[in-house]
Amino acid sequence: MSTNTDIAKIFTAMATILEIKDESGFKVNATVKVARILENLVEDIATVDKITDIPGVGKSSATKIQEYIDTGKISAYEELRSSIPVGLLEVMRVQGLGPKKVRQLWQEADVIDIASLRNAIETGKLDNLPRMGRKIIENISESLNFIETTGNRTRIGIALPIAESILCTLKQLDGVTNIAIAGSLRRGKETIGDIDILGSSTEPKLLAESFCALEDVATVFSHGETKCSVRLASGMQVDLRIVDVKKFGAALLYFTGSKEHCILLRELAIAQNKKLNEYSLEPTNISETEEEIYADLGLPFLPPEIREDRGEGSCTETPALITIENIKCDLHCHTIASDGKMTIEELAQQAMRLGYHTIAVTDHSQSQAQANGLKPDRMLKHIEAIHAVNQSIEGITILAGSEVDILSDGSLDYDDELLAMLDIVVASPHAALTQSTEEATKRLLLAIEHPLVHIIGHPTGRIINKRKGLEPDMPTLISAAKEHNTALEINANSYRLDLRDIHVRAAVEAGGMLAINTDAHRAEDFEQLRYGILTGRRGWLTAKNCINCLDHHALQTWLARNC
Ligand code: DGT
Ligand code: CA
Ligand code: CA
Ligand code: ZN
Repeated sequence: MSTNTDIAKIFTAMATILEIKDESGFKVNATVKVARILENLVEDIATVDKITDIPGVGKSSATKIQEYIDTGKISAYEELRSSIPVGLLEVMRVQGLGPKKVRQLWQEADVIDIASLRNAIETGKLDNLPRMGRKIIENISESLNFIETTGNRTRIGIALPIAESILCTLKQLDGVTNIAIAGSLRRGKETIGDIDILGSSTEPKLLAESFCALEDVATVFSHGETKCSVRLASGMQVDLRIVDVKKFGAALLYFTGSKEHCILLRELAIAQNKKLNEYSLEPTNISETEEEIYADLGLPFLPPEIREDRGEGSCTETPALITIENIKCDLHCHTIASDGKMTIEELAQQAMRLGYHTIAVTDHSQSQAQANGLKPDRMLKHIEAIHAVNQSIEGITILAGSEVDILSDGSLDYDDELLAMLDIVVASPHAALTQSTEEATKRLLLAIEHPLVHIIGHPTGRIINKRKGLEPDMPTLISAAKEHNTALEINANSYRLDLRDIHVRAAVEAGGMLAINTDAHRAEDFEQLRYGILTGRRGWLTAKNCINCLDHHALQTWLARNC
């Protein structure tokens, strides 16, 4: 599967670059199309006999795909990448900037990266450009502020696959005994400053050299025997520390952090007349595993996701945090009826592949016109179609649901009569996401209190690094959700992770129910689940507070609770 996704990403990037370069629309569309085909391909492309037999994949695309399968790269992509300033891809991340505007900024105002864009705005360089009104410049400036205040942090959905692929390469080197992800990435944070990797090897020189020579490395900042630091072409910084295998546990504990958690442990050690540093716990000289160090300090093993000095020091046993294996259903997914790519049958097949007992079809409601939201008459037919498929497929329950918009005043996008016909209602805010706290709280409260609503989908509507979303009064919402038995969603998509960790924690403490859904629009979106799980774990979520962990009967009971 990952080959498909990897090649699809390259094709998407090629299309973006072609667009920035104003190449023919035909070429761009064909490239985007191949990316989509690859994303939707069920079998691994590397196992396909004749790539040109796949509808929509022409000869030149097939050659590129074959090149990737054979060599792990596509030379046409390398060429394209070097034909524009690399920083322009970063500029594309600024909300409101598409390829056309980025090209204009590049060609007419010498913008080559975020810094030069900021500079161009501040020096008035953009003021007299055609098709670049005041309002547009203001919007760009605001988006830039947002990017700058959130820092140059990368979404975990990007950082984790990169780190895993590096790990996979380094693991195979001669002499490597241990290799692990540390830092914020191991703690499952939603954004990552830099990737930290910790390794032990009987041939540390080879490990360091191989790391600095990794294919994606653009700059080597430092190359030592115990510490190397590089920047990848994607812009991410990666640190590798190499330690004696006997000290691996102590080093892993230290470099996993958080800094605050390490301070907590050090203080605990001092109180016991011990000394903890990145090499060992003295005087017993324990250093091989994290477990031993925690045990010697009189603590249970603390999972990395809760190492934030938020009360974990008082744990008397390891909290039974939720795991991906606990998940038994997905209650928020889209089909081709709205903006998804799967049919009802395909969605059901995916759910069965994942071993779920239930899958909910929750296409968009009528106000989401750009997402092909369903008007009531179409929705009625859709319900029938879903029930028919449910009848025809054994071994899975397919719920006829909807992701119903919570309109700006808190009313829902379908009337109660239609809502009552649905097996499950996920109510989500999509528009009017700049409301005041007061308005947002009122709006979401109405949806939480609505007797036909089961789940509030991505409650704030934030998009990481792009959009703040609503800022409702969370304690109020959390206690209302508990009272009305409405679940609050952790949307597992790594762009969203909404509810966020701290709000999950508050909901868990209040005894409320959470949902972890992928909001899948295509088959590979189910792979986003792990980010939702990590966020749940950071919020100390256990299976008992998550509706996706209920067995079939318990879920049915929960869904019918208000009938
Ligand atoms: P990030 O990269 O900003 O997402 O966050 P982290 O937590 O990965 O931070 P990073 O990369 O600066 O350092 C990795 C870990 O190393 C950190 O979680 C704890 C440890 N560490 C690094 N520098 C210090 C330090 O100055 N003091 C202490 N106590 N620990 C440190
Ligand atoms: Ca880090
Ligand atoms: Ca670091
Ligand atoms: Zn959705």
